[in-house]
Parts: sequence; C-alpha cells; structure tokens
Amino acid sequence: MADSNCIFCAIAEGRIPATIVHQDADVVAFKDIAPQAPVHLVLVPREHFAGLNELTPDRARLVGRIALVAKELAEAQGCAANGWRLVSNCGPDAGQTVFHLHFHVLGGRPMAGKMV
Ligand code: IU
Repeated sequence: MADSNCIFCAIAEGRIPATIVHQDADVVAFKDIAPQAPVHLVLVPREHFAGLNELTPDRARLVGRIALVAKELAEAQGCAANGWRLVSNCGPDAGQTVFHLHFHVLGGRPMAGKMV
C-alpha cells in the first residue's frame, strides 16, 4: 500500500525521478541525492510504513529481502570486500527525515570509529 504524499512511494512508483539501481516486486533501491560516502544507496520497501517502530512479524521477511538486496548491491558497487554499512534511522533522535522505512548502504571509504 502506497501513500500518495510520501516521496519514497513516489520514487518507488516512478512518479518522481531518481537514479534507480535495483527494483523488484518488493524492494526499490536508488542513489541518495546527498551522498555521505562514495557509495550511498537508499533501499525502500514498496509497502509504505514509517520505519522500524512499525516492524511486525509479517514484515520480517521483507526486511530480510532488503538485507539481501543490500548485500548484492554492495557487491555490485565494489565495496563488499573492503566493508560497508547498512543503516536505518528510526525516529527524530536518530535523524530520520523521511518517514517511509529505508536502509542506507554506505561504502567506499573507511568508516571505522564513526557512526555515520
Ligand atoms: P534519513 O535516514 O531519513 O535521514 O535519510 C533520508 C535520506 O533520503 C537522506 O540521506 C536523503 O539525502 C535521501 N533522499 C533522497 O535520496 N532523495 C529524496 O528525494 C529525498 C531524500 I526528500
């Protein structure tokens, strides 16, 4: 179920442009518009829900799918061997700005010792 006011739903449905790097029936991935690392992708489920606080047992498989796509994209982007991060900010204190569940894939530079 999509939310017509949600920017990530709009990207997933192709209503607004983004550099899409993966899409399937459940998951869409695109390049972040304000990259924080040489590799910075955003992975979203097509289903709209705000974030990890809304995770339910029936959505657990979907999050597993996102993790698998993240791993495949890290390999495809060439940062799997050196290391990469999968991050989901949940809520205002975590810095979440778009309230549609998403995961960041970050890689291509050393991040050890830094949270972001
Ligand atoms: P956050 O975890 O909610 O802070 O991350 C939202 C990310 O979505 C952030 O890195 C933005 O640069 C990114 N983004 C985007 O790639 N395209 C958009 O149209 C919008 C945000 I709005």
